[in-house]
Amino acid sequence: MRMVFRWFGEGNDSVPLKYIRQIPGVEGIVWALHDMPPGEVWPMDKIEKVKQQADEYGLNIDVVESVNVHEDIKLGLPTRDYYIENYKKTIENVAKVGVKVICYNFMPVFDWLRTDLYKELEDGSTALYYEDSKIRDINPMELVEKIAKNPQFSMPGWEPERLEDLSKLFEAYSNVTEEDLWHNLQYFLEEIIPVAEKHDIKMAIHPDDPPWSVFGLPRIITNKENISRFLKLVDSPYNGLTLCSGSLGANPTNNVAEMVREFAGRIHFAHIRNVKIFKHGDFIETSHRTSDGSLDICDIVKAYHDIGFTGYVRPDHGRHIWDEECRPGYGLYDRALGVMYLWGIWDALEQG
Ligand code: DNO
Ligand code: MN
Repeated sequence: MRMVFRWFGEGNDSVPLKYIRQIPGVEGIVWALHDMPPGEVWPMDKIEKVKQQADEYGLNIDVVESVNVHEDIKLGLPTRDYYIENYKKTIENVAKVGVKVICYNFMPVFDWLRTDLYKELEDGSTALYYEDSKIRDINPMELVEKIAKNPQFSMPGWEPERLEDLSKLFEAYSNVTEEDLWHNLQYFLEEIIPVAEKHDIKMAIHPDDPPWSVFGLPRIITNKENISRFLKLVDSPYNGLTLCSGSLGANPTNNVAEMVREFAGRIHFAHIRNVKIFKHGDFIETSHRTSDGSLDICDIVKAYHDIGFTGYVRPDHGRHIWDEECRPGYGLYDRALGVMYLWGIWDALEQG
């Protein structure tokens, strides 16, 4: 496995590249142009700047996460063709600096969704937390109104300045079914996968997080059956996966190690992290260690080892420990501990 580490860019990440290169076995950054709105072409000068910055520290820029998909593509609106053309140009542009994998997701409206970003764990650290009762059966339009009147009810992703956009998006998705979303995804893939093939870039979809519908929005990259269906939409190795253990593993009926074995040749990027499930629907992110959460991280790494995985891996979110000030889930300390845990398992397996 090839270890990489997410970095949000100069001025946008509390962790400097100088520190990232000191984490054992990390060979590259996982990057994106976070200031580019979804749907716009990533310009070469900005791409080259990241490449230069990484070069200075001997880090590669092989993995991009994410080139976000414009909502019009997910909604299947007539304007999608314009945004798909832009997406193709971005693929072409990042290929020029040697990118090998692009991670993206196809979740409507929200990326990963949590109800609390700083929930305290028993040891006094804090971590990202999801409580189902705060989401399930909530009418999103009513929530928009409630937060508009009382901003103290706001949740991550529901910041007051985003409310207007949210209500428009919920309106737009109100009659989009899961089947519609499948069709819109297929349309997108049929357009972009040939371009990815031409430029030798593996596309790697990230599963939905959590892997079930939220606020009545359709979500489809949620389990083994649906991932098999996804891979057949365009049956090419360039149409592949970011297999995220923490996202899929939040649903206890998903067996992540089994998926690693089943989808072996199509996994281009692995996110490995643990979650502790309290009851179905409620979970918190823990340290990467197997005994701290509900997922058997040892067994998942063993599955990667068994398939002879040579793709990219990153620790995913971490807890906030040692009073670090950082983006929620993306501090240096706990993710660096995660890297070492993953190497520990891997190296032990290598030695039999
Ligand atoms: C969740 C994280 C996400 C992920 C994006 C990919 O598990 O890895 O932030 O990066 O959903 O598009
Ligand atoms: Mn992930």
